[in-house]
Amino acid sequence: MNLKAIGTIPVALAGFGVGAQNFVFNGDFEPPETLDASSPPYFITAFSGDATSISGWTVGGRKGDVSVDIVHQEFFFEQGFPKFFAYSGVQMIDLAGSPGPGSIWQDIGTTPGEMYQLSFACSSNFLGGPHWLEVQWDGAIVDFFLAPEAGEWVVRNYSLMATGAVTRLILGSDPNNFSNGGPVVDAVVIVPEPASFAALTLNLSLLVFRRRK
Ligand SMILES: [Ca+2]
Repeated sequence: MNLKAIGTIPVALAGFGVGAQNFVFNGDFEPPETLDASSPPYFITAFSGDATSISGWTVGGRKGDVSVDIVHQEFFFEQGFPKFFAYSGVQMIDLAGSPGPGSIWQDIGTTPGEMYQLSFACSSNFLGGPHWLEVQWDGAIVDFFLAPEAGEWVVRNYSLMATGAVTRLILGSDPNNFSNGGPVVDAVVIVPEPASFAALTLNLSLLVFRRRK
């Protein structure tokens, strides 16, 4: 495995990336604007290999993936979950479409050896939830966790190293989730890790190294 640093950083550090350019295109999933809050359907299903329905993203980054759903929050109002808003804007992605399992991926332009901060908001479809969510970075699974249940959002943060000029990010449901409901994601952000934080990490590493001598 060519991944040098894997881990979740405390939420308190999430503010480090504020103001930096987001390397993720359409991390908010607001395009496409084909969903209309005034009338159904409030979600559309995008199947593996679809590289156009979700601007910037391709559906199905893993073997066995079937589909994801692009969901307008109005859908949940109709289903009796009036408190289940998108985390940002009005749309989000259900990573187990109709049906799952499913994933979305995007290739990010990166600098080898540089550290990046990945963050995204996650929740679950109310169908059979809460649901498991898988995160892949540069071909490796860096997290597999139970997302919050419907109506609750949590922001996950990761500090990750790039090994190539292009790094693939994949967000997916449990590969065994064949239902119509999965983990839901919104507000995906990747920013370069500030040099100050990288230096802090380096210093901590040196400290550990010295203690082991
Ligand atoms: Ca959104």
